[in-house]
Amino acid sequence: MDTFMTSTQETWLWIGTAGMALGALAILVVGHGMKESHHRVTSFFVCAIAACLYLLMAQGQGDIVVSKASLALTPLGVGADVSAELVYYARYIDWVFTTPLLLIGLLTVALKPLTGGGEPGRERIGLMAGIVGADVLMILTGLFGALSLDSTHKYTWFIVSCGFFLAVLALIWGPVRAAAAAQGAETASLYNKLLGILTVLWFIYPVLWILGTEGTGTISLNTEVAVFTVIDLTAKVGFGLLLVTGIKKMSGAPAAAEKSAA
Ligand code: RET
Repeated sequence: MDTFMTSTQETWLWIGTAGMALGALAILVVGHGMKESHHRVTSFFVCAIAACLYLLMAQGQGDIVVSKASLALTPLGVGADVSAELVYYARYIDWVFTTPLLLIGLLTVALKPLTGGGEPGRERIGLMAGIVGADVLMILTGLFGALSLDSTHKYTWFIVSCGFFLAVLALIWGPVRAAAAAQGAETASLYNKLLGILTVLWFIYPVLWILGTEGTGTISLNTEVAVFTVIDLTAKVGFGLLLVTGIKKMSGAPAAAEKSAA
């Protein structure tokens, strides 16, 4: 039963706050003057949102204790059965906003711009809505699982969340990957690189959840907070920098240089 935030956790949460804030600034600097500046904006906000929610957790405001107490009459009098767990609920507020932004970043590498409307445009909106919808439900149902103390409830939510995760993976490995391939070798190569990195990193989340205090409790909350910080920084700052530099390289001369030449 972990019911309070330790100083080890606090230290890692401050590292997360500083890392995300620096990452947000680095993305602004590295992406300066790039074409398709929406990538710079979404990647900046992924890190900025995470910096705010890490700050909330570091200050001890992003966690709650979920507890259940039941009293029963026993031959020896009243027996109390209490279980309680500390849950960093703020992670889910972070993820429910940042994971759709990360996916939109990946999708807009593969899918053609929404010009002219018509059938391809509508299809693109359908695909994006499907992926973002499944992703939001993955995070929400994961939160329901984290807040469950009853293990049947908890594992039911875990399975539901994994189902939505698999739907996201099926879409980004299937139709979106095919759309990237249709855009030419350069786009396909950047998309496939980002897709591989995203998939490996995102698989760590459910594994850590199930091994950590939300699931079986095989690893301590201290270890869980430390590993989540490192993976979160890689999946947000590392991924964002790769996306912004990849797009910048692909589109050649920065927009600013083009403007001054015109
Ligand atoms: C949860 C609950 C258990 C089942 C599954 C999960 C998946 C979480 C993922 C989170 C990704 C977060 C990222 C954050 C930002 O950097 C919610 C742990 C499948 C995939 C990338």
